[in-house]
Amino acid sequence: MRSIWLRRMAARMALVVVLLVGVVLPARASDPELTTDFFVPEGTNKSTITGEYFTSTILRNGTGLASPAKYAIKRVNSDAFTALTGLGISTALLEYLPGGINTLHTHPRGTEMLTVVTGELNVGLVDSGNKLYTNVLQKGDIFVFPKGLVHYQINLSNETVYAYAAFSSSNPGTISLPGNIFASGIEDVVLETAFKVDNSIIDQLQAALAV
Ligand SMILES: *[C@@H]1O[C@H](CO)[C@@H](O)[C@H](O)[C@H]1NC(C)=O
Ligand SMILES: *[C@@H]1O[C@H](CO)[C@@H](O)[C@H](O)[C@H]1NC(C)=O
Ligand SMILES: *[C@@H]1O[C@H](CO)[C@@H](O)[C@H](O)[C@H]1NC(C)=O
Ligand SMILES: CC(=O)N[C@H]1CO[C@H](CO)[C@@H](O)[C@@H]1O
Repeated sequence: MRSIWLRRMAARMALVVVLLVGVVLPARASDPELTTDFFVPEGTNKSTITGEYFTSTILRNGTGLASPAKYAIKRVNSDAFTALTGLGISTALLEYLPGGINTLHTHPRGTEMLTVVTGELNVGLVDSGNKLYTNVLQKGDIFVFPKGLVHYQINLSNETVYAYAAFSSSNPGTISLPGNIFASGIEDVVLETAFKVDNSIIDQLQAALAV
């Protein structure tokens, strides 16, 4: 009896570990080293490049936050701004109305440094030992989310908050935890075992996150 119980426990632990490794630990990818002054897209004649190439106007219109959303992000990474390719840097503008939340996620390829421009913002991050670190940031404060660690931000104030993120990658990537787990088609039995709940709860979470 005991050995069956132990084997079940071991199987359960193994699944949890597999899930956590897949979700929480970062991929160790970083931007490739450039061996030229800057990246030139294939098929582009370098002598036709002007100052426009090194300029992004993406943030002129803000984040594009549209009701009823209370949170929006506009990313300026190498997908949107080619000149960043290989430079190990990118940015984003974030806007949070009162109650706006940037929910649980991680950036597999970059550390994030968040600077609050207006308002007051609650932030949190969790390390690989499941320790939670939180703070309340004021205008001008800077918070760093180390590469790969799960984090979130929430505006618990009654004012709109704007913040800029800087990333140590030209394309840090974003893994949304709820979607990664419940909208990816992972076998129900794996989720039931990992979360120690029955199938109806898993179904509910999958339905809520279905796109
Ligand atoms: C690149 O552009 C320059 C200036 O327009 C032109 O003189 C040159 O021939 C072009 N090179 C190629 C490989 O097309
Ligand atoms: C900003 O918005 C205006 C009006 O919707 C649009 O014409 C313009 O292309 C946008 N600019 C950028 C840089 O997205
Ligand atoms: C937010 O709350 C503070 C203190 O309760 C109040 O003084 C301020 O007017 C409020 N601001 C807005 C935009 O409602
Ligand atoms: C003023 C306001 O909208 N406050 C909200 C801040 O965020 C919390 C959590 O979402 C809401 O409960 C408050 O109503």
